[in-house]
Amino acid sequence: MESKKYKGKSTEAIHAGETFSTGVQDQQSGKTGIPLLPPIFQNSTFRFETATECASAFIDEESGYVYTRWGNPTQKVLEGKLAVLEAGEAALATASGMGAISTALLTALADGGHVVAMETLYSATYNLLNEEFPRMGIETTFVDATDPNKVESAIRPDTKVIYLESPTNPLLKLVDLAACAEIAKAHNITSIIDNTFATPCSQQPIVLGIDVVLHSMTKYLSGNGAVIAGAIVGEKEFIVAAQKGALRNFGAVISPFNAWLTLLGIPTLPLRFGQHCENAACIAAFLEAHPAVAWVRYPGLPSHPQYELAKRQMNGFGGMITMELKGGRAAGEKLVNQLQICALAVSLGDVRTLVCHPASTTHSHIPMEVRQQTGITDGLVRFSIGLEDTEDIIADLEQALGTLSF
Ligand code: LCS
Repeated sequence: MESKKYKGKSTEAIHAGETFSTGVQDQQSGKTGIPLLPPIFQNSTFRFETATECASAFIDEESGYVYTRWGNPTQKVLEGKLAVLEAGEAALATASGMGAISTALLTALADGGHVVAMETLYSATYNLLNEEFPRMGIETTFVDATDPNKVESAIRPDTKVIYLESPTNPLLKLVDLAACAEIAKAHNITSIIDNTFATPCSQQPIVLGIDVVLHSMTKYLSGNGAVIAGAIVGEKEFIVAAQKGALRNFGAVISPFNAWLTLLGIPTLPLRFGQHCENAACIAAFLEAHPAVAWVRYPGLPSHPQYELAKRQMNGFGGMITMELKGGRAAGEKLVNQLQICALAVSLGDVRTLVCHPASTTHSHIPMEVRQQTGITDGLVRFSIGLEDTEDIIADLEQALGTLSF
């Protein structure tokens, strides 16, 4: 890992991993230059001067780039930055958040085995563990990981992975990361967490003892709503195994253009995240006081059941808010139809405020009994609070909530 050079997250987000300071030379004109912004290498393959050079790149991959599915300088800059931001030894950028999740799990489960996972997860992750992996003989036990004892009790002799999200999508439940990391270490199991909602600005799970951190960089890290991208951060040995194995062979490789667009987003992450947190705290307090709202979940509200853990574990409570309307599904549908500034859209972490109805969209593939058991009710509405002025977001919410009867 690049040694810890900077005191603050913003300097890190701007400067870490940017390795093109030696510059480039145009062989035609002989001119040299040092690009301030990391350049984009939008090429699929690399040419060699001699057969010997080409052959040696196959023997020793560190000696040169060969083919973009194996690695590309634009990807490498991004990966260097990600490793520093998450305090990991190394990182891998992937084609999507799901690309990161599947690549990391396929690496940790290369010899098969059993997974203990949080019961409420992003729906595609749940589907991967519940539908795809069983076909390969990999079973998962889903537990309420807000209680670390339940995680430990579900461990079997063949358990290879503890898989977590914190805060979870969409219920914003928290997991005590240090406690779960300790359990994983005691049983020699790989602990993996999807840190998409918190971002490295709020929590660095590796510092708390977690082995592998995943991101959907589609969200806060890129922040621009322009890319689908993912990341894996962990020990070098794990990252190299993932890169040479599941990533290369299953092929969830990030394109240089998406890596570059993500590189454009990351420098403003700390600034954006701070404002997302500030705006969300203000909107959460507004919603909690509104008579049409049954309850609000936001880790920064004292009413959150794990508020004490949130204060201890998170440095900023994020931009996601979940609430239940008194009028149930009909009220939820009416609300999203009435909103004008808040866009009805899946995804999150965008500069724009997004609103969605998990039961009919992101979590619709999860069986109804599982949704009800785990609290994803029909009246649940999820907000990804953006960076608009809070007066405008509140005015939009006020007019839309005002149309509801309760
Ligand atoms: N992890 C979390 C926590 C997510 O919320 C998502 C996507 C993913 C992983 C997958 O990332 P992707 O492959 O899309 O980059 N979450 C979405 C959501 O809540 N609405 O639409 C997508």
